[in-house]
Amino acid sequence: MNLFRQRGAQRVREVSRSFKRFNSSTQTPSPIAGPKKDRSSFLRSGGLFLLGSILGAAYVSVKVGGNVPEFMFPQSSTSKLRDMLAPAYGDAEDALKELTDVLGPSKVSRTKTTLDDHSDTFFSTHHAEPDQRPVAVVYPESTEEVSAILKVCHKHRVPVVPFSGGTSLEGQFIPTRKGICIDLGNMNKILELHKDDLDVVVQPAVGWEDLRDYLQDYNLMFGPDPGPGACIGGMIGTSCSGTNAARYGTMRENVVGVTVVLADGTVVKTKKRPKKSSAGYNLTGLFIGSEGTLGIVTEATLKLHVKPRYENVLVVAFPTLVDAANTVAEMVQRAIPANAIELLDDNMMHYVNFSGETSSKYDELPTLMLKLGGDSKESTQHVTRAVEQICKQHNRKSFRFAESDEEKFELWNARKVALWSTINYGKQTIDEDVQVWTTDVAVPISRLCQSLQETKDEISKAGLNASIVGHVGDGNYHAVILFKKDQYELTKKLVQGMIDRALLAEGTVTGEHGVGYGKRDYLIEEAGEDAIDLMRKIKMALDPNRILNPDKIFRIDPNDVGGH
Ligand SMILES: Cc1cc2nc3c(=O)[nH]c(=O)nc-3n(C[C@H](O)[C@H](O)[C@H](O)COP(=O)(O)OP(=O)(O)OC[C@H]3O[C@@H](n4cnc5c(N)ncnc54)[C@H](O)[C@@H]3O)c2cc1C
Ligand SMILES: *[C@@H]1O[C@H](CO)[C@@H](O)[C@H](O)[C@H]1NC(C)=O
Ligand SMILES: *[C@@H]1O[C@H](CO)[C@@H](O)[C@H](O)[C@H]1NC(C)=O
Ligand SMILES: CC(=O)N[C@H]1CO[C@H](CO)[C@@H](O)[C@@H]1O
Repeated sequence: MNLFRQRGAQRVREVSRSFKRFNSSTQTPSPIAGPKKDRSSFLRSGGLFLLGSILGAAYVSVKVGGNVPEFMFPQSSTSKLRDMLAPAYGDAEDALKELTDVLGPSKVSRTKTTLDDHSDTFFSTHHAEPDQRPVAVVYPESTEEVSAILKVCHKHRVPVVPFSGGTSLEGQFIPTRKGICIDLGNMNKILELHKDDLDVVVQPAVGWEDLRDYLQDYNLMFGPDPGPGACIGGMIGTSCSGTNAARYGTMRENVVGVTVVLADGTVVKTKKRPKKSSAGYNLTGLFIGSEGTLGIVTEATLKLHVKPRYENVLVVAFPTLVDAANTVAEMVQRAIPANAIELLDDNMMHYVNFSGETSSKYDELPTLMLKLGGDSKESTQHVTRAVEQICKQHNRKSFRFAESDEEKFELWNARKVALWSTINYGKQTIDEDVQVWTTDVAVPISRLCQSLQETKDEISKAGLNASIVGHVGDGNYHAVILFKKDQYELTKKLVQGMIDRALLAEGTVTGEHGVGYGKRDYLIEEAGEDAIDLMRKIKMALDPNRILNPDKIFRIDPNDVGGH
């Protein structure tokens, strides 16, 4: 358990491994089989290579002829999957030889543990097949080195997956094709703090927790707070958020500009530091939420906020979810400024209690955790009293303050490790081999209560155990479903139901975890074919060889008929 309270990126891998060790004797293949097997045996047979060589030759000859294959730049504004040819990748070993020369052997690793750690985690919803491993992990130390790596991979047409903290949950870094993993871990420096301008320039492997600790001395803060161990590069990748988003926004609102290396090694800086600019396209937004499919971020300028001078942390238990949700709705309608509003259902409170993460025990009822703050004691008290009043009107069962800084930290940490506590509970009380499916949706706030209650009811009707937690100030909630291996299909159906409900309520299929490998089909339901075809067009324009994190967000290969 102590592991949960440590800090730093290494912890993620250790926690994941600790869960794995638990059931290592009875590993079974991951539930997401798919067409990949066929493809890889095809690959092994050398078929694809042959096809690749022919295509490559054809490509070069048309290119020399002053044209490019029709399917790459069709006479249309979008790229349809059915109009495309399968990508033809080269031999990663060839690229690796060259990379080892460029970087030096000390920045290349091929150990089994390293390859495993860069392919999957226990708590990811989607798992890599045993043969889905990079051929090597490389550790660049500068933008120039990232650019050099991409030049080599572009030339050899070898897939590349960028990797920062490894905490993403939708299979974002599964190496679906044999290629190179770029771990940015050595690029972890805070480069410049401009405290008067409220911005900071960082490298991609700076963790949000390290940044938080660093900014403490300046009384400043950075908004987004996703999973423990997550780093800025990956956070830009998934456009994450966390408990602070209702007040401070998601990554999209908090990144001023990025330096990004494109697929062919070109380096682009999207914006300088001013917060406003009408100078041409805003390319920054293109890379936020692109999950490593368009470029590799090697530097980012981030917006900072002044920390509220006073902040109360409240824990309020309600007899029902409806009461808790109505409290939130009323706060939003009355524009009561909260710095964070988190909802934990009765199951989650039980798991928190059970986990021993907090020194106090809490009522095992639907609970709101709130951060209320201001720049004076009076204004903070004023807001707190108003919230107390609203909670009372909505039948609150208990209302308590976190007294000390330690208790505040502990409470928020308990919320942050909710996923791990849920898994731990499942392993100890349900089945040693219990699996977990974490999923998130967001809906307009007025639709939150019904959507969430129905999801909870469906899960318990199906006889599964789950916790529901939400960044409810944004209408965003998560279900963390525990299931045994033979309940995979059932769980998938429950997730589908939750997503359908969110879409019906004019919501989104993911509020903050991103699409990755797992939500590709759901994204089509949300955005529609044409919007996906437009994304694919952008992808093909920036990365014509389709080497950057292939198969994520949407399909890039007409032969890829794999499900979630
Ligand atoms: C316990 C737990 C709690 C969590 N809670 C939250 C939460 O409250 N809110 C939330 O939003 N998320 C949450 N998450 C999910 C996760 O923390 C976020 O998705 C986070 O943004 C991932 O960052 P990372 O550094 O771990 O990225 P990684 O997993 O390393 O990568 C994520 C994606 O970005 C790409 N990428 C990585 N580095 C770069 C780069 N330099 N340039 C371009 N692309 C890159 C990768 O290829 C991948 O597609 C939680 C996860 C866990 C395990
Ligand atoms: C550009 O886009 C990013 C990401 O959406 C945003 O944070 C930033 O404010 C935008 N910049 C300008 C100058 O509009
Ligand atoms: C799991 O959920 C079922 C159905 O809701 C319930 O009957 C059972 O008690 C729960 N088990 C545990 C260990 O929480
Ligand atoms: C209020 C409440 O139900 N607290 C429980 C929290 O968890 C501990 C340990 O599992 C229980 O003993 C308490 O009853």
